[in-house]
Parts: sequence; structure tokens; C-alpha cells
Amino acid sequence: MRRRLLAKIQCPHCWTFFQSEDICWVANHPDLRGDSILTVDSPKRFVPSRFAVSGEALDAFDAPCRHLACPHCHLILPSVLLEHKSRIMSIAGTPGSGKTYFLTSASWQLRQILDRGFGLAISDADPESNQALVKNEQLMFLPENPNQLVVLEKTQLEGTQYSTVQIEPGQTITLPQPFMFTIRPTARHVNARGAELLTEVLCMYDNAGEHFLPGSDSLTSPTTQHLSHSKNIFFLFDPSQDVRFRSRLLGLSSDPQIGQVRRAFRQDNVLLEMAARIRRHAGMSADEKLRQPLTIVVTKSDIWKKLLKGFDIETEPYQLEERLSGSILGRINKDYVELVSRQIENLLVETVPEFVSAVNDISAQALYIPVSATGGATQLDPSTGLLKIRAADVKPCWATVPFLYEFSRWGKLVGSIRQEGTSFV
Ligand SMILES: Nc1nc2c(ncn2[C@@H]2O[C@H](COP(=O)(O)OP(=O)(O)OP(=O)(O)O)[C@@H](O)[C@H]2O)c(=O)[nH]1
Ligand SMILES: [Mg+2]
Ligand SMILES: [Zn+2]
Repeated sequence: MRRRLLAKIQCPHCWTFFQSEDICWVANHPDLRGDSILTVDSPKRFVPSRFAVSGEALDAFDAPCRHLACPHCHLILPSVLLEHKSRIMSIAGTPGSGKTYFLTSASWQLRQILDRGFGLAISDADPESNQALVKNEQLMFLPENPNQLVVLEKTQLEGTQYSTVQIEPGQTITLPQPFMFTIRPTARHVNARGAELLTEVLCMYDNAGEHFLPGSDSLTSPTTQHLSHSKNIFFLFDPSQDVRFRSRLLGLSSDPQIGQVRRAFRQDNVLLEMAARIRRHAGMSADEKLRQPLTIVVTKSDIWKKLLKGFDIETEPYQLEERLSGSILGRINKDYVELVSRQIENLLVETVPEFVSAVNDISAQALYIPVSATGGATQLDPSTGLLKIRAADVKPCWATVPFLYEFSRWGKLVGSIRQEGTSFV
């Protein structure tokens, strides 16, 4: 089958749109080094005029090339971006709110359930750029010794998870490395026939929480600019960072985060700062609501779930439907997720009213989803001061729900359970 190429592509590194014919290739010959935008050791990028019979571009020394790059920032792009549309989903939240743990648990769980439960294949669009995430998944879910205490590193403010480029001579800018996944219907999916059109590339970023704090957005470090390009924002709200929640939780959880290890950030301010950045970059007025849906992921539900009496937030709210034809459709129980969302909103109105009012100020369509990335309390390692959890005790709850709910909005990938019956909306 002939490959259909998209006319316009968005770079997941610098978020510039460009025409597919302008894409660069990365020279393969060892003597073609020294790229104008990257470093003196980086292979040169070029727009090819000659190709091998196999379709690979030939560089100036006739070496066939493998990698593609963005014509604007010169960073490497997976070839799947040429064929399938990509979607940016942003994850935001204060330092320590649980972004890295959430992303790790969600991506691992998605790999476990999407194929069997939803007839969807998820794969790394670019194994190289997903490396940090894969390493964290390994630490948490595939430890050599299940009794081992595990800890995921705090996300650094700069370093290996970022790329530095000099698009304007003399001005170095730092861009966060995207994690990219391809999501496509398998042969068993009810819409397997439309697989080519339904396949999408999901791009996400794991920023350090400090990047979202007021004052940290700059021209040279546009690390959070994915926000204004994103199709959905997951803002992580961590109840254990609020003194009022901590006092309600005393005696209800053994987690050190409501006792010895306290973090305190004004999460309403960080949310409003995020909205201000999005409006500024998108040229929106100060009172305009965000155009993309906002999901408030209320993290660490293992710590605060006892405050939500009468609601089951441990059983995963989805089910598989097998048709007589042998095809399958995974369905998310949207009625239940939305019911839980209203209960959590009430809980937050009671305890942190200014946060809910900030949410309503910026979004007309917010959804609150409880998530526990660990499924249980952490423990303090006195020798290092780090919070750890025994690998065998990690049992995430609802970590995939924000994603599945979002996938159900994408088109005919994930079905919904509604009182009035099954549907795709
Ligand atoms: N009890 C509990 N603790 C969690 C959970 N998720 C994360 N934590 C703890 O919260 C702390 C911060 O989690 P991270 O995922 O590193 O937070 P982050 O938002 O990535 O933080 P930065 O990288 O600093 O921005 C860690 O010490 C975790 O042990 C959870 O689901 N339950
Ligand atoms: Mg982190
Ligand atoms: Zn780029």
C-alpha cells in the first residue's frame, strides 16, 4: 500500500508547523558533522535532492540516511509523524504533585490494558525519546526484587530530559523532550477497517514543577509552551500539598506526606499562571476561557480516598464488549466518571474553594478524576530523606482513566457507557 503523507506537520519539540516537503534528513556520513543549530558534533541536517532506490535520502557523500529532522529546530522526528496526525497532551502541576509517577503508571497500565481491553495497540513512536519513561516503568513495575523499595527521581530543571538548540545565532533555548506514543486500532477493534485514519501520535512532556511557577516562563526556556498547543490539559492537584486537607487527613493515612514530609504550594496560583501563559501565547483576552478541555487529575487518592465516602474509586471504570463477529470495543463508564467528578468537586469546594473557583474561572468544561499512581502509602527512608514504596505494593488506581476518557473524545477508538446506551461520544 502506498503511504499517504500529511501535508502539514507540527514539530513536537519546537511546536512549529511545516510542510512535509520541507522536512530535513540527518546526514549519515561521519565526515558530515557540525550542524548550524545543534552542536559541532551533531550530524548536519539537509533537505535532500537525491534518494536511494529504497527511498532513503542520500547525503552529500552518498551515504543513505535514516533519520528525519525538523526544518526549524533540527531535532529528530519519528517518521510516523509524516503519516499520522499528532496530538499534544500537557501535564502540569506544582513540584511534587505526582506528575512523573502518574505518567509512569499511566503509560505502563496503558501498555497492559489497551490491546486486550480496547483493541488498541500502543507503541513508542520513538523509542529513543521515550527512554526515560521506559526506565521509570521498569523501576516501578519490573523490579529484579519485588521487595525492593523504589523511588523515581525528581524531574530536573535542565539536563538530559531537555534539548538545547540555537535557532537564532547566539541565543540558546531549552526545549523539553517529548514522549511519543502511536495509538492504532488492532485487527480485532470494531473499527479496524478505518485503522489508518484513526491512528494518532500522542505527545506528552514531563516538566519539572518549577517550570510552572510564576516567573519561570522565558524566551530562552519555553519549556511549558506545549500548553498552548495542547488538545487537553491534565492539571495535577495534590491534596496533600494543602494544609486544610492535611488536617482533615490526620489519622486517615499513614503516608508521610501528611506528616513529616510536607510540601506547600498555592496550586490555585499555579493553575492561574498556567492559564495566563496559554492566553498570552495564543493571543487570547485575559477573561477568555481555555479552548481545550481541562482535566483536574486529583493525585495520591490512596491518601485521601476515605474523604470520598460511598464511591468506589479503585475498581477501574471500563469494560470490554465482545461482538458476535469476534471484534471488540472497550467502553469507559463516563456516567460513573462524571458522577465521581461532581463528588470530588464538592469535596474541593468544601476544603479548597479558591482552587475550584480558579478552575471555573479558566475553564467551562473541567472534569475531576481521582488517581493513585502507587495505590498505597509511601514510606520515608530516614537515611536518604526520600519517599519510597515497595515495588510489590504498587497497584495504581484509575491511572489510565484520564487518558481513556480523552481517547473517547478522539473519534471511534474508545466507546462510552451512558445510561441511554453505548455510544462513541
Ligand atoms: N501516596 C502517594 N504518593 C505519591 C503518589 N504519586 C507520587 N507520590 C509521591 O509524591 C512525590 C512526588 O511525586 P513526583 O511524581 O516525583 O512529582 P512531580 O510532580 O513529578 O514533581 P517534580 O518532578 O518535582 O515536578 C514522590 O515522593 C512520590 O513518592 C501516589 O499516587 N500516592
Ligand atoms: Mg517529576
Ligand atoms: Zn522543531
